[in-house]
Amino acid sequence: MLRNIKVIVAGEKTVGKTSLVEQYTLGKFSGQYSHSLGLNVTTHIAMASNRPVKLELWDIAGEYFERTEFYRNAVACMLVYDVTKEKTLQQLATWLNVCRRTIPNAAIVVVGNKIDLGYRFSTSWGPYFARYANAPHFTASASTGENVDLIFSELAKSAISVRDSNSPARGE
Ligand SMILES: Nc1nc2c(ncn2[C@@H]2O[C@H](COP(=O)(O)OP(=O)(O)OP(=O)(O)O)[C@@H](O)[C@H]2O)c(=O)[nH]1
Ligand SMILES: [Mg+2]
Repeated sequence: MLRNIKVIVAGEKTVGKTSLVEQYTLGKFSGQYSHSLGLNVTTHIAMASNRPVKLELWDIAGEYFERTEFYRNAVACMLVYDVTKEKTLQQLATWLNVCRRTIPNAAIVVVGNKIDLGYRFSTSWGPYFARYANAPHFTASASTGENVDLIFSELAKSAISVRDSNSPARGE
């Protein structure tokens, strides 16, 4: 049976969480904004270290960051900010705290999205926050697709190692 890997996609409103998931799973970018209500869960079969895995992508709406029940059993967390809005990076500290508290062993990646629009604040702040979070930092564009597949596959790989070290047999 396929291994089930639960991944949280977190970050403030409009940073592009839903667009990143759509670009990754459907290869499309609608360019439309429709505020996600609560939670969207999308599944996608991915390859991680040459093994197929079933990624369960939990895209959590900004105002639900404290719903700790959504995070249960997640093994990875993508923290997304918008490179044109400094405040969305500052707010990631709150999301990071919730992740660390509720899923302490989860693999984390920090993603600066909308890179096609160019940074509107210092390019060093995202990597600085990522170092503080002890996580890798990537930039991406859900619009052009730049780095999107790479980031999700890196996340899947890290998630598998967390999963294996937590409980190798669960969900097989
Ligand atoms: N130029 C550009 N626009 C983007 C990118 N990603 C998302 N957008 C736009 O930004 C807006 C918000 O994107 P969403 O994916 O809906 O953002 P979200 O984080 O899911 O927002 P909530 O569901 O409200 O939490 C939409 O108009 C998208 O088209 C990107 O990489 N580049
Ligand atoms: Mg959304």
